[in-house]
Amino acid sequence: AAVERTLSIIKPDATRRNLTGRINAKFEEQGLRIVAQKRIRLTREQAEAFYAVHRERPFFGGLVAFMTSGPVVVQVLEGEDAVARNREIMGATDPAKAAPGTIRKEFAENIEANSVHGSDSAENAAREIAFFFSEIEIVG
Ligand code: YYY
Ligand code: MG
Repeated sequence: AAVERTLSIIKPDATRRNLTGRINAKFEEQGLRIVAQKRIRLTREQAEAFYAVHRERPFFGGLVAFMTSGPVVVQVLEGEDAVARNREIMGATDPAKAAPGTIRKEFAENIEANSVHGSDSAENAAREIAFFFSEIEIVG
């Protein structure tokens, strides 16, 4: 399978509970390499732009408020089928529906405070990686 990169975000509910190491261990144990990583506080403008595809959804306002409520860790994960593999490691959006052993099953608080973001396609991964990182910040 092809080596890919995907964009991951450890969300404010997880940074608040000091879970970044346990979440990163899940990625590393399951074959993904963290090839770029930084801890930042999203501005409202950044959060709105990042989630622009969801602008008309009823949860958009809450999502932006939540994503700007504390620090996040943005990261680039690299590995075979990284986009799909990361989605598997994360689990379903709603933690009540997430499979055992997934990050969201183990750590998420609810469908909004669900601990991690992961790109959902190779095209979106490229766009989302470029949103946060320049090429020289990514070291494979
Ligand atoms: O890609 P993923 O994060 O699993 O879900 P999306 O459908 O792209 O939604 C993005 C984000 O929005 C989700 O992680 C939490 C939030 N959200 C919500 O608060 N309530 C919903 N009913 C659906 C999504
Ligand atoms: Mg999504």
